[in-house]
Amino acid sequence: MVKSIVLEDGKIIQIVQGDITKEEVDAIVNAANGYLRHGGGVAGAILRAGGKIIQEESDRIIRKNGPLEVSEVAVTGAGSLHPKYIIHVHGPRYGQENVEELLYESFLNAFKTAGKLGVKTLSVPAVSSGIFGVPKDLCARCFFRAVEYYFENYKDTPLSLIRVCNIDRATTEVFEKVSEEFF
Ligand code: AR6
Repeated sequence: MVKSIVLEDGKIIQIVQGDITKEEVDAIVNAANGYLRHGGGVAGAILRAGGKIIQEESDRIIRKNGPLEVSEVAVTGAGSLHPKYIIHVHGPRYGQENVEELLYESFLNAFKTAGKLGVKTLSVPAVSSGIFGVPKDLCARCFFRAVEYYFENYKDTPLSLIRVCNIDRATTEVFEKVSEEFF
């Protein structure tokens, strides 16, 4: 089941339960660490499904630019997956200072990067809410706040669809509920 929210200007936000590696969108967001070492969680799933080229491209970025700061993004190809790009974002860990602002910035930076790349359709997991321990409802508020801000302030963006895609029912239900506070 997909929950769709259509904004006044036709932009669409969708909440779906599923495997993000199967998403047929222009780009997906990965919940990464600062070294882009894609071990577990959604990062591990993306690497297993898309192939080791994603890790190789990530390693090249780190060798060239050094590690990512929290809320910073890096872009690679998506290996054998359908999307053209993976937008890796280094989300904050729960317990660190300003976690809420940093997670909001993480989502916003991912959207800004997608727009600059000409991405029309984007799928995003609940960054920081797994191994990094951020409560799901806090994560959902950061996500929808960033979506709201982005669509209000970037009217010319090519992005027309943002899907939040999580593998588990519980996370999906939290996002469905929190979306009602916003739209
Ligand atoms: N499709 C969609 N959502 C998924 C999938 C999938 N295949 N697999 C997991 N999720 P996490 P984090 C959901 O832990 O907290 C890695 O080791 C999952 O249910 O992946 O930002 C990185 O390399 C949860 O809701 O990300 C970092 O070191 C969400 O994805 C670290 O974990 C995010 O959980 C990042 O931890």
